[in-house]
Amino acid sequence: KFDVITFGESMGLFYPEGARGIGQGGSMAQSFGGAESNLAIGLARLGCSSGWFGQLGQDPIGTGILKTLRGEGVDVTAAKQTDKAPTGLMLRQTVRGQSSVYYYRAGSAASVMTPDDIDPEYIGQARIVHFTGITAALSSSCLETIRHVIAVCKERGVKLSFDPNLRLKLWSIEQARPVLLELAQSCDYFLPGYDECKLLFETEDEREIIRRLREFPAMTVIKSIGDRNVLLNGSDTISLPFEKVEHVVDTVGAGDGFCAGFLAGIAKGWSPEEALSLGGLTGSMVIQAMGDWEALPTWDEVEQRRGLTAHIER
Ligand code: KDG
Repeated sequence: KFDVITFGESMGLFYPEGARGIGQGGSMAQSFGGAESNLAIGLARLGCSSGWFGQLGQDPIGTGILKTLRGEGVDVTAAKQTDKAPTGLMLRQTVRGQSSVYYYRAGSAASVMTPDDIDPEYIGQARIVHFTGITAALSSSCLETIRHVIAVCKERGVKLSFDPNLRLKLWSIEQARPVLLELAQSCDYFLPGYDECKLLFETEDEREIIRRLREFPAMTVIKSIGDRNVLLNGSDTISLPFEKVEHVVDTVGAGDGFCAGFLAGIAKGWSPEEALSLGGLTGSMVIQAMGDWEALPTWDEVEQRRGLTAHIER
């Protein structure tokens, strides 16, 4: 059994070294990213058993991603490499504190994934399957793949977790809204950010957003309403302030870090409040260093911090 299995697109990531922007000469550093593989790494570091699958190119970037995931303790036995399409790439720059991403992923190996690539036996080994709206945006066959995974999970009693991860560089809000709302109906844990909720429900009114979210069957966490994370569970509301971070270095990956902590708490059988608290802590630790997943904390690091953080009980 795996605590969490997740699937999606992981891509090579290149960013200028030093304070330069892209296209201004100098050298680029290489890493990789992908919301779902970030989450899988986060969970493994927290001592949970996690699996990631997806399709990568039969190329050095794809092979490097798999090696790193293996090294982090993520199960990748269901991941595939193909010579029919390349691993997607992204470039990122941070200029005056503002980070921008440029995708080179149209036609990537991940985007040609189909429901036939799904192994129901593998999925059936998960307690929770986590997916994101990024995969839904990649292609119609990727969206079909998500719908198929949802059906397999329902059949096999596997819980579903969903982060809409709205990426407006991949699709417009008009394209995304009906799809993301449909997928949110099927999940047990719905993990949107507050800014995404405003776009999904076309309102800035917090009470209206909360009212709409309560119509979903899921336990829902709204990440980042002002300085808090808010959990809606039936008619219960739990609201916890953020961990204070003195020096924010790079906010990319904070949402994935939150989801990793939250799902780790759920997988450990903690109460929703404790899981929310752990998510808040792990999300806050990710933004204190560079990289999409590099700064995800290990369980030892969490324990050290929890010693300093009064409101986490366990
Ligand atoms: O959540 C962080 C991600 O944005 C990043 O790792 C890359 O999956 C990614 C994407 O599609 O932007």
